[in-house]
Order: sequence, then structure tokens, then C-alpha cells
Amino acid sequence: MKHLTLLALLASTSLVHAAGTQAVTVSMSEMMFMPMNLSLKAGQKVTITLKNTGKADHEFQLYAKPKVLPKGETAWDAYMEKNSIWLASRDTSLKIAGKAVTGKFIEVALKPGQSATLSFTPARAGTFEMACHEPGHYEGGMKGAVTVK
Ligand SMILES: [Cu+2]
Repeated sequence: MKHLTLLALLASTSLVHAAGTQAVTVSMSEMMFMPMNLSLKAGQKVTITLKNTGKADHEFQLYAKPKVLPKGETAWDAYMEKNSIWLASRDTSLKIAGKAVTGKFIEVALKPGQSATLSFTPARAGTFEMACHEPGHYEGGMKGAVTVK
């Protein structure tokens, strides 16, 4: 009887945990994300499953939408380092093809057929942009709006 009670307690705890996590899958292919727009909740952990379903290398970056676009790769990198949504989160974790990535990163770069799991907690509400900054991809339309409420 005691055993059953414990099991019931464990089951309800994991349900609460599941409800507290947002899960999203984003596919990347030539010059697009699927879906093109995401809506996330501030203060609630999100797990994004990323898949490169295209034929080229793609990157996933997520940062506060710039009012004025940085010019050049160095300027973009500096901007993203200051405005990355997951660098502002304390519980960020990333696995690419099942392997944990440690340290600071501003992009998730995937080869064709690779997938990754990215988790973090959006700290604040706002308008963000997800994008791929492989040469020509952003300009080709590989970007989407991410709203955090
Ligand atoms: Cu791309």
C-alpha cells in the first residue's frame, strides 16, 4: 500500500514537471525555418529540437531583434553575444547529435541530417529573432520571429 502511494506521488510530480516545460521542434532547410514563427513563455524552460533537413549547413541563432542591422560578420557576432536569448539564461544546455556542448556558444551549427537539443529558460518577454547567418542565408530569408510573453 505504501509502495502504491509513493508511485502515485512520483507520477503526479512528473506530470507537473512535464507541464512546466515547453517543447518545440524547428526544422532548418534551404533558407527557411519550419515553423517560421515561435511563441514562448518567459520564465518557463523550453526545449527546442533542431533538425537540419536541408542539403547545406545551417545555424540556429536566437537574439533580441535588432532595430538596426549590424553590418558584417564581426558586428553580428558581437551583437549576438550581447543579445543571445540563451546566454541570458542560467540553465542553458545543448546536445548536438547526442553529444553535450559546453562553454559559451552563440549559434547551433548543424550539418545536413544532424539534430540537436537546446534547452534554456527565456528570462524576459520581448521580440526576438531566430536566424541562420551562414553566408547569404539571412539575406535569403532564413529568419523568423520569436515572441516571448
Ligand atoms: Cu542556413
